[in-house]
Amino acid sequence: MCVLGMFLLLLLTSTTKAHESEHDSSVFDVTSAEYGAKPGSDITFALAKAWNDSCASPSASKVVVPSGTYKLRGASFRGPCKAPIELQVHGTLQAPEKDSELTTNETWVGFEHVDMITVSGSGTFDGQGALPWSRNNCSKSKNCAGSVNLRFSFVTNSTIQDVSSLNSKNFHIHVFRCINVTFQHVHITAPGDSKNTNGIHIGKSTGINITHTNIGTGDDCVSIGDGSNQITVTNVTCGPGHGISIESLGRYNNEESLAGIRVKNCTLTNTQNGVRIKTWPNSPLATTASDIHFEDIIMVNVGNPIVIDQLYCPYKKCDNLPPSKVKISNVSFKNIKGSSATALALKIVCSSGSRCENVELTDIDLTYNGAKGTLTSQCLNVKPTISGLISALACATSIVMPPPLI
Ligand SMILES: *[C@@H]1O[C@H](CO)[C@@H](O)[C@H](O)[C@H]1NC(C)=O
Ligand SMILES: *[C@@H]1O[C@H](CO)[C@@H](O)[C@H](O)[C@H]1NC(C)=O
Ligand SMILES: *[C@@H]1O[C@H](CO)[C@@H](O)[C@H](O)[C@H]1NC(C)=O
Ligand SMILES: *[C@@H]1O[C@H](CO)[C@@H](O)[C@H](O)[C@H]1NC(C)=O
Ligand SMILES: *[C@@H]1O[C@H](CO)[C@@H](O)[C@H](O)[C@H]1NC(C)=O
Ligand SMILES: *[C@@H]1O[C@H](CO)[C@@H](O)[C@H](O)[C@H]1NC(C)=O
Ligand SMILES: *[C@@H]1O[C@H](CO)[C@@H](O)[C@H](O)[C@H]1NC(C)=O
Ligand SMILES: *[C@@H]1O[C@H](CO)[C@@H](O)[C@H](O)[C@H]1NC(C)=O
Ligand SMILES: CC(=O)N[C@H]1CO[C@H](CO)[C@@H](O)[C@@H]1O
Repeated sequence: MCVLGMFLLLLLTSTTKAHESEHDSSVFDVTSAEYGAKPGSDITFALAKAWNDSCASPSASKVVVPSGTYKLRGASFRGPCKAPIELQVHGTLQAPEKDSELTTNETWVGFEHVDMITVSGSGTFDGQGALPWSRNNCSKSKNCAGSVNLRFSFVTNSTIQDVSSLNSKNFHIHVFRCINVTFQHVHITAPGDSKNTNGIHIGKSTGINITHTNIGTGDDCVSIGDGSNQITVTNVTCGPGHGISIESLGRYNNEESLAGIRVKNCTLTNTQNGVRIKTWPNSPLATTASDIHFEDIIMVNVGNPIVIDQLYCPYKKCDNLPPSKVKISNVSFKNIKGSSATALALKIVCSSGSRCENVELTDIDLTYNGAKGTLTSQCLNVKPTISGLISALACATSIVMPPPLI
């Protein structure tokens, strides 16, 4: 009975679907006669028009890009829309090689002020980034990098699933001022030596989940910036790349505090770093970074697997600058196993201006088989709670400096 019932249900659903794709006014297919896009051609205009119509639809609707390869010079998917909306991409969308050909600014495909959007399908957003990577000069200039593949700004209650982001010119996915957005089964790929190609960057956002996602890129797989809250990263694989990081806090004078970050059940393979919290010295504001937990992480040949670095300063000399005022507290590293590619497997370097409080190190089991020294760890301005660690990993060198005289 049950099997028969299910069969009938399936039959019914598939007939409904076939019917939908031909007549349903809730499907806006860019290749339909109305929009006229064809594989091999430029769909910039067709896609913008289909989005506008779908966005104006009074009931739930979707924009569909069927399989095939299309050129896209840019898209600004702006809301608010009248009802929930879906962008279903089955084909490959190709960015122009040069940003000067974009119709958009610093962004290839952007979503702004949209509530309840689903981005889905087995399709690929190909940023064709090779050109700007070769010219990247971000160490010298501020306005340096290329366009972001997928930018989400002021997007709420939304899901991005199944799609791939390939060879972005700059960050693959940039999330800013978003609330309640889930990324699942997303694939992000760029060569390990590509510049600034962060996988997913989150800034000033709340309730962002990244799950079952593979990221291999030339910069951080996931980077989480200031003002972020309730961020969960689970079942993510990272590598190549620079690891998963709470980013370079304390650099700008408009920064907000960050709290509630969970990174759980992730595997990092051959990455330059593992899990990190970084803050700059000379921070203009006394913000906080708290309630940050890294748990059940597997490291495979990872450089610097566990890092808190409050002396982060990649570009210029910072020796004489005042210590960071970002207060780090309630942080745990728990059940982290595998192999380190560097002898210094754990480094918790906190600010002499505001020591880290309530740092827990539990069940950390890392090995080092390289030629440059023996497995060790370093702690500065922190007294972590330690359990289940061999002595080489348990703050083998530990210094607490007096606070600076002011
Ligand atoms: C889509 O809507 C926006 C905003 O109303 C408008 O600026 C743009 O010209 C529209 N694009 C197309 C192709 O209809
Ligand atoms: C692009 O950005 C620059 C600098 O932020 C700005 O001056 C310019 O007006 C923007 N152009 C568009 C089309 O938004
Ligand atoms: C960086 O590269 C851009 C684009 O190639 C160029 O316009 C700019 O002058 C360069 N800046 C520096 C400081 O080299
Ligand atoms: C998001 O969904 C919640 C209910 O789940 C709703 O209360 C809220 O208003 C929605 N947010 C926006 C910006 O529409
Ligand atoms: C986010 O989701 C929570 C519950 O999941 C809901 O209460 C809240 O209204 C949502 N926020 C927004 C801005 O949509
Ligand atoms: C994200 O995951 C957390 C923990 O599993 C859950 O409580 C929360 O509702 C999820 N948020 C969204 C937007 O799905
Ligand atoms: C990771 O994925 C597996 C398999 O889908 C699931 O059983 C498990 O609960 C997930 N773990 C986390 C921490 O989300
Ligand atoms: C840190 O945790 C303690 C105890 O759980 C709590 O009382 C305190 O408010 C937390 N601090 C921050 C900044 O979250
Ligand atoms: C215990 C657990 O959650 N295991 C999952 C961790 O994530 C991998 C995928 O990255 C799954 O295969 C495991 O089942």
